[in-house]
Amino acid sequence: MENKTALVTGATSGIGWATAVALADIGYNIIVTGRRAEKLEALAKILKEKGGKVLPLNFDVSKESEVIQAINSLPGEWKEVDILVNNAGNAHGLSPIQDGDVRDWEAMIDINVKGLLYVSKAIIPSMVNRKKGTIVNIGSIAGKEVYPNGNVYCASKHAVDAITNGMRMDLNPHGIRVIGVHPGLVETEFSLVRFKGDEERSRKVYEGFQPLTAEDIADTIAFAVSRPAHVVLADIVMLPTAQASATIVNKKQ
Ligand code: NDP
Ligand code: 8X3
Repeated sequence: MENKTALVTGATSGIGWATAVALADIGYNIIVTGRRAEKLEALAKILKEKGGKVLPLNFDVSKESEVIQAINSLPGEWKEVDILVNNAGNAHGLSPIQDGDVRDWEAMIDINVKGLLYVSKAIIPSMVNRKKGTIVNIGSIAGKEVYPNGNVYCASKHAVDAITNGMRMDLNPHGIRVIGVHPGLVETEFSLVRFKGDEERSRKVYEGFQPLTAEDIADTIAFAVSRPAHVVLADIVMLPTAQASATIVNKKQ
């Protein structure tokens, strides 16, 4: 994997952090991105201690000008991104549609959908020029099904699923692989963000069953991107064994 570069958005916690570690472990140089600079520095230190090359890039995916500036600022040896992992995203709130907070809706659409598009738009031209590259979009079981009160988060992840399938078609003539990864319940900071820092409510989401870990998802991403160049694992839905659908989870009472 000498001199291959991966860029992971939302690497400051959860699935993104674990993916950066997993890809470093199989030899990728890693560009780690997110808004929390101190977390990026902490991750960069860990990756460097493993002997890898790492570049922290601090930007907000929902701000198009920040995305363009950050990607344009990449030094020469980092400009050719082989693997883009579009992971940054979150749910904000869990309310019936009539009670939803418009600011929460905007955040989910701006980050999960527009942010993914801004980053992709900045990276894809170089992949098209080189006729190679792999894009991993992190969707969700919420992009395959809708659940009560999930309305706009589910819509944002359905959009990610549609964009992923559209990317695979449009980039097909250019030899670029596009992989959708759609996890079910994974214990990360996800629920803490959704419930605006309410630790007890967030903990309850993962009580009574064994959720997936960020490392479970990261291992799968590392496996998918390291398949031979003629193989694409196009659409991966990954659930904890206790979860049968977005709404059916076998919890011990
Ligand atoms: P975390 O909250 O642990 O991580 C979210 C990451 O996204 C953080 O690194 C955060 O970084 C980054 N992020 C959020 N907003 C922005 C922004 N505006 N600009 C840049 N980075 C941003 O959650 P997960 O690891 O669980 O979530 C990762 C992805 O997985 C998301 O797309 C989520 O929807 C998806 N997912 C999660 C599941 C779960 O159950 N946990 C299941 C299915 C899908 P920072 O705050 O530093 O900017
Ligand atoms: C995260 C999984 O079911 O909490 O996308 O929406 S879920």
